[in-house]
Amino acid sequence: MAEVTLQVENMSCNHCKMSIEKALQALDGVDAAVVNLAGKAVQVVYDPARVDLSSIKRTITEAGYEVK
Ligand SMILES: [Cu+2]
Repeated sequence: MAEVTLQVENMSCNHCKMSIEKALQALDGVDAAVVNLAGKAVQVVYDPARVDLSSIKRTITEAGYEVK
C-alpha cells in the first residue's frame, strides 16, 4: 500500500468532503480517502499495483476540484 497527501483547492464544505471521498473510494485499488477541509488536503491510501497516482488526481479533477 502507498499513501499520498494531495493539496486540493476549492473544497469548502462537508458536501465537497463527501463527494471527493466517495469518488475516490469508488476507484478500484483505493483503500481509503480522507479529506481534511481545514488543511485543504486529501489523504489517499492505495495499492500502486492496481491504481496509479494520475488516476487518483484525474478522479478529483473530474469531481470538480483542482489538485495542486
Ligand atoms: Cu462544498
